[in-house]
Formats: sequence, C-alpha cells, structure tokens
Amino acid sequence: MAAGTALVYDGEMINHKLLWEDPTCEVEVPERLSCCYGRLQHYNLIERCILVSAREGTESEIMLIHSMDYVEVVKSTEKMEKEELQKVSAEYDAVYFHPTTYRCAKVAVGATLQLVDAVMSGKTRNGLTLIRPPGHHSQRNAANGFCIFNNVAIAAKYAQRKYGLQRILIVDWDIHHGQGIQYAFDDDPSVLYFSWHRFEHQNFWPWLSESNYDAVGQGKGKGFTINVPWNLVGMGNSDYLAAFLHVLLPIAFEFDPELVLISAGYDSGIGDPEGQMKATPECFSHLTHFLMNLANGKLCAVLEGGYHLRSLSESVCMTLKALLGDPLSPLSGEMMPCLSARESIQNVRAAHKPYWKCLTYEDVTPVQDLSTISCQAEKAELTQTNVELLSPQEVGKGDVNEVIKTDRFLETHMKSILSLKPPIKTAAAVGESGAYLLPPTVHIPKGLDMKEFKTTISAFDVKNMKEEALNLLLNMLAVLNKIIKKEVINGLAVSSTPSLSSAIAIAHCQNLKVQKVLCVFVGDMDMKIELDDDKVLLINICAKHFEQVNTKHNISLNWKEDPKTNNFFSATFGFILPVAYSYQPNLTIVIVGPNQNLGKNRISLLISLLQGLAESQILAVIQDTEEKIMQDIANILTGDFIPNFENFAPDLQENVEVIKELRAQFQQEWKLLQCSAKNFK
Ligand code: X5A
Ligand code: ZN
Repeated sequence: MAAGTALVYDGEMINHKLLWEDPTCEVEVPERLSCCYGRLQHYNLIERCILVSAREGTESEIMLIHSMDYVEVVKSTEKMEKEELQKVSAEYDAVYFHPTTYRCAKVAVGATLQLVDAVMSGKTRNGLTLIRPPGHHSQRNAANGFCIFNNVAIAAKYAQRKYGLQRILIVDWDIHHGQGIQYAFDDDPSVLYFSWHRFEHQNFWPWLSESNYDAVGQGKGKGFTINVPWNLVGMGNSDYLAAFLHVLLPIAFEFDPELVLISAGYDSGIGDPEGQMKATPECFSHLTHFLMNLANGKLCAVLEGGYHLRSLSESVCMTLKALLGDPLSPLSGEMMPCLSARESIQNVRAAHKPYWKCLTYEDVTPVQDLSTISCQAEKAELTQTNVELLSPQEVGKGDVNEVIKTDRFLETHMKSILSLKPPIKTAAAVGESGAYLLPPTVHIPKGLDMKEFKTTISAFDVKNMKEEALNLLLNMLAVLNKIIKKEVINGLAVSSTPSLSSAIAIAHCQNLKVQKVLCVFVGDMDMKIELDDDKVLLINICAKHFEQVNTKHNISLNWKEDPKTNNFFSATFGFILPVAYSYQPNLTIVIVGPNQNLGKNRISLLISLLQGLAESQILAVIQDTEEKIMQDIANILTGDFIPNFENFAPDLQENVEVIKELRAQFQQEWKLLQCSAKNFK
C-alpha cells in the first residue's frame, strides 16, 4: 500500500485579504495560513512530508460545481477597484473580494485537486492542504461565508470523474454547516456527507432549517447526508468523540468509502471566536486517526475555517502528525458527553435508522427541547477546568481577553501532551522462525538479563517451562519494558502460553507502577486475574459463554462467530472503544489466543483503533500457532497495513443483543457509552 503524507501549500494564497472594515469577515486573515505554516516548521513536520506543488484549478474543473455565470462574476473582480469590490461582496452573505481573490480561489481548488491526485495515484497514502479562501459554504451560483469556490465538493466530483470512484465520504468537522457541499450532493448516494455544526436550534449562522438532523438527503440520496446539530456552545473532546463513535464511524464503515475527504475547519477547536467550542488540538489527531482506517488509508484533509490563530495552527499540526503516523496524545478532559450532545446524537441516530443497517436494532426515537440548563452548567464547569490550567496570575486578572487566555492555555497544554517520539516504533519478541515474517523496521531485542524480571517472574510457576517458551516470555518482558520506558511505541510478542504471558505482563506493569492497563482478550483464554481496582480493565471477547459475573473492570463480551458477516463494528464502536476511551489507560495489552471468534481483519481493525489510547502504547501477545495474524498485527503496529472489509452484513441479532445489554449495564460507569438523552446521575 502507498506510503507517505503529502503537504500541498502555496504562499500565493496569503494575498487574498479584506480591504475595508467588515466585522463579519475580519477574522478570515492571511495570517491563518502563515501561522499554520510556521507552526509546522516549529515541529519539524514539513521535512517529513512529501511536498506537492499547488496549481490553478481550471475553469472546467471549477464548473464541476459552479455555473459559468458565477465563474465570470468572480473573474470580473480581478480588475476591480475597492468600491466595486465592496459592491460585489455585498451581493453575498459574509464574503469579501480582493483583486487577487479569483487567482487565490483557483489555486485553492488546484491545490486540493493536486492532493487528490497524489493520494489517488498512490504517490502518497494521505495528505493535507493549507488553502484559502475556504470552500464549503459556496454554491453553484454564490459565494458565501468567506467561501468562493467549493474546493472539497469540486474535489469529490473530480475524483469521481477521473478515478471512477463509486463512494466518497466527506467529513466536515468545521463548526459551520457546509451547506454548499450538502446542496451539491443532496440527491447523490455516491457521496456521503457528514457535518457537525453550531446550530443552537437554528439561532446561529447560516440559520437554515436544512442544517438540522432531519435533513438526511433527497430522493436516491436519502441517508447520505448526516447533520449533527450542536445546540449549545462549549462542546468538547468527549462530545465530538461520542458523535464519531455513535454516528459517523458505524455508518462510514458500513458505507465503505474509496476515498475520504475532510473539510478540515478548526473553528470547532478551543478558543475559536466563531465556534465557541472547547475541543483541544489533540482531538483532531484522534478524529483523523479514526478516518485513516477507511478507504485503505486514502485520506485528504483540506483546510476550511479556523480563526484563533494559535488554536488553528496547533490543531493543524496535530492533524498532520496523525497523518504521518505519530503516536497519539491521549484525549484530555473527562470523557462524558453532555446532555445536549447526547440529545443531538440520539436524534441523528433516530433520523438515520431507516437508511443504515448498523442502526437497525436501535430503539431510538427523536427527542425535542429537553431542558438544556443542566447542560449549560456542565459546560460552564468545563470552561472552569481550562482556566485552572493557566498560570495563577492569569486567572486573577479580569481583563485578560479570550484570545490571550487560549494562547496561554495552549502554550502549557501542548508542552504537556507532546512527548518525544522514539526512533524505533515497533519491537518484537518472536522465535527464530517468526522473525522473517516481520517487516524489516521491527526491532528484536537480544541479550536478556534475567535479573531485571526476577521480581515479576518469581511470583509465577515457570519451573516446568521449556527453555524456548521461557525465553519467549523473557523476550516479551523486554519488549514490554521498552514500551513502558518509551524506547519504542508498541510491540508484539509470540507466546505458547498467552494466558500465562498476559498475567505476567500485567504483573510486570504493576511492578513498574503503570497506573492503568487496558487488557483486551480475543479467543479462548483461561484467565484468572483478580481485579478489584482501577489498575486493570479487562475485556474478554470470547465465543464460549463465561460463567463469571461482569464487573466494571472485568467484562466478557460473548460474541458468536458468524461467517456471513465479517464485521465487528457494533462491538468495536458501540462498546469497546467507548469503554476504552472512558477508562483512559496508560498502556494497552491485546492478547490473541486460539480459536478466535473474530476474523483476522476484525482483530486487526480493533488493534489499529486501540492505538488511539495510551499514547499509542500497545503490546500485542499472540499465540504461537497464529502466524498469519501475527504478520498482520506486526504490519498494523508499524503502520504498514490497513485492514479492509467487504460485503457489509448486519450483525447477528444475538450479538447485537449482547452489546445492547452491556451498554445498558455499564453506561453509568463508562460514560462514553451514553448516546441518548436519558438522564444519568
Ligand atoms: C469557512 C467558514 C464561516 C462564515 C461565518 C460567517 N466560514 N458568519 O468558517
Ligand atoms: Zn467554519
């Protein structure tokens, strides 16, 4: 599969600027691009990308979405003086023109198409383009909301024409509704458009009823427009994550796109004056990481809005780092979606139930006008949390304005979440015979010092172990040590006794004072671990029924093998990830035993997604008889493989029932499971 991340940028696009006073438009400034670029340089990200040049989009490319008449209007502004420009601008809602606007807007289109070409041709796996003017509000005959040409909509049409694509997903995480994109593909089932946006019960720009959750598309396109309206400001990491886990991701994996385009606006981030939301920069790396598992990794991020310069540029950097495959910083904040967010999510799920198999078994109905007062209080508290992270002098000052407050917050926050990336990503403990199956970049530690692991091992009965098995065990501990000490990001270990190995691994984590370990078992295991506190969370995915009683930290998920469906999405998105993200572990251990009830690809996807937890620190322990899956997992961990799924079929009713029951049982404890407006204490 293709490798590398494209970066498309051209300094020419800073020329477009506002020449008169206009409070609505004044936030869309040239510095938006230069600050992002500067921040990318600061983190040394530019040299890690494959630089792709921009070009001008052609008139015929622009006319994939826009009318000839409209293109002529935009072209005519090239020769205009200020007064005339002002007059044309006034014809549209929240737009300004500058003599270079036509040229910049063409370059914005062309840069986006260059990115699509880089990704579709296999020159790179994914990429990002920094452009302005943005695009998602512009329409066939109109500029709108700072947008001149609809870069992403044009890109989707272009990819369909040039590469014959049947299914494209557009994820619009800008905080405004990209109504221009929605209109372009309203009746088109080949483009799935997802947008969340500040809505406030239609009391927010652009004040459209068609931005609400009940706008699902028209005609054949019904079900292929997904709107998540946010009815309160202050939405943050857990609200966004809940919308992804409970709405977008299940549907997106069912849709199975061949290309993913992100309308990547960062006005949904903390400190943005337009959005007034609270998502911190690392949130965007998680959103990106989820989407990287679709379309065989073919992902293009295209800049839209984002008006707090520091927040914008940090978030852009986090997006690019995710695209490059860097370990993810843990999502910060309490993982509890607020009532108003849950209400929106419930409504979208209800509206889309008729169109998507993954929602078939949901007994959801729309709810309206729940009291949002308690939620407003929740949000106020969140704001408080952020202020606490500022220096004490800062908090005392009443006159510090919002922009600077966020600057200060981000200065501290980014330092605390970004840790040094080790030069080697993956280490492995495998027998001689297994080594040749691994990608060449995998590091195999040698020369073990038994003493180091003495405390851990002495608690277990290993006297009768064969030498080879014991060596594998010690090798596993060596790999685990490297992960805990952050000398590598992740690792895998082959074992002839995975149950014993994982018990020893957990004990070793506790000896080394790892605070929280998430353990996911797949296959037949005879695990007996005493769990009574928050240090370990065990999720056991097994075919045979376990006679144990589920507890908060020891959950078994009985999943019946079903050869007809190769998906496991309802369990992954509906249960395992919400629980894992709620737990916020410091390390993840995945144990793959014999007789797995899931296919190889499902386990691979699960492991890939679990990399969003614990700074991507994962140890995979694999039964030595499972060579084929070992190879896949090694490639997942090094970042060289993305599993793909064909023929989506709905889950077995009995499996769905299991998930439903578990969700009901644990949503008080693991709050990201909550996706309805039911009241929880
Ligand atoms: C691209 C974008 C926002 C327009 C807001 C007008 N546009 N009030 O973020
Ligand atoms: Zn926006």
